[in-house]
Amino acid sequence: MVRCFIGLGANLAQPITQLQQALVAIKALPNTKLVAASSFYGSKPMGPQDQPDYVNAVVAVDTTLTPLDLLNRLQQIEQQQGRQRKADRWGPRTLDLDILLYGQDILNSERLTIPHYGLSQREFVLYPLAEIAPELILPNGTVLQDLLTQVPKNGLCILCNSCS
Ligand code: ROI
Repeated sequence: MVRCFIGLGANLAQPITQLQQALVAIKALPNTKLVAASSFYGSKPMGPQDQPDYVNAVVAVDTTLTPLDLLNRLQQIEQQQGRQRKADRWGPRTLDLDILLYGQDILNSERLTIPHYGLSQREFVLYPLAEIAPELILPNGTVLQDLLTQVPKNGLCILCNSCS
């Protein structure tokens, strides 16, 4: 079993519902056990600002799927939930599922870069990740808590009933 962290993001078509459905789908993955899920966070769009705010979360799973098997499964879930792959890399999306970490593995292939290339800079990844894995150390030896001190929250907040 390998402990993996997956980032979830959505900013179209009822993003909270998108993330809830994605959680159900991830729970149902074969050879995989969901071990933790962060709160849902509201975040400002990174990239073009003329798109809705995002909802982001991070989950931890233990899996015996290979990184590529896991990627294929996650892309299947994205597709099931209406994701259209567009040329516009930075545009809005109904659901984005990113493998952030796969154990302590470092992988650089055409389809997969692990750790995820944006992990160390993105507040909407780092804070939810720290909520479920506060002691985490990245494969390159970086201490997660040290990154938090360098990356401001930029308006990131845990979604609650009073902010919908
Ligand atoms: N911005 C935020 N806040 N959250 C995301 O999940 C997200 N995903 C993206 C881009 C367009 C980079 N911006 C994002 O793919």
